[in-house]
Amino acid sequence: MSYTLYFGNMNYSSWSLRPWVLLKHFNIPFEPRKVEVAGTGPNPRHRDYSPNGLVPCLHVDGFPIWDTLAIAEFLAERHKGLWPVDGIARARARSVACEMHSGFGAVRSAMPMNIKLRLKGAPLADDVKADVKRIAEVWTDCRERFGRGGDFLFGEFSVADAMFAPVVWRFNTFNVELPRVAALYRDTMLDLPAMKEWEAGALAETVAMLHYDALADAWGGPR
Ligand SMILES: N[C@@H](CCC(=O)N[C@@H](CS)C(=O)NCC(=O)O)C(=O)O
Repeated sequence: MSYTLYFGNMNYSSWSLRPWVLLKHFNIPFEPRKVEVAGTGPNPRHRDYSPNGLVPCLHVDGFPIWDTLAIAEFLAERHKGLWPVDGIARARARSVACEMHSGFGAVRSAMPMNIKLRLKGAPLADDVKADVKRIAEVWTDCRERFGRGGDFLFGEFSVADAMFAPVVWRFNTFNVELPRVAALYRDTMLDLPAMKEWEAGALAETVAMLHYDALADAWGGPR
């Protein structure tokens, strides 16, 4: 079976990072196809390779699978170790992965992924603060309850970690203060070789999306 992953700009495309980091971490070979995103909703430009006009989209022998969670589930059916082995841990991993996939809108819109920027940070609006608090609670609870076998949410790296990977970059860019266990987890993720490889790709990009970069001033400028 041959895999081709269509994904967006590495500095900005948060959804694209998730399946990319999963494929890289688990050493699953794939052909990378980077495409330019506009930072909007469904985009006619992507329709030739992605039926819903969004990336990421994984082609399996030419057959398209779109949406991050569908891609992750497909890969988990064919490759070992992508979800925790224990059924209860796996159920919780799915809950938090789905919570990430369908939630945290305030963090997403206030703090778009922008890997190149390292900002001083600013006081958070109440809805953003509530999202950050819940994310820290999820990370802390997973680490304390299920994380004994390693440094990730469920011990070994899993789909759940891949789902939170862009949030890690957001907290890094916007200098978000986290409680101890959550901060250690963020640092573990920042050290992951697949995250470093994505970061290097982002730093090498020259395309600038000005509406995202312009947020820097409101967040205290570079630190
Ligand atoms: N729910 C989708 C969301 C995908 C999505 O919103 N992708 C954005 C890029 S991060 C996109 O392709 N937007 C079109 C564009 O900006 O050109 C998923 O889980 O994959």
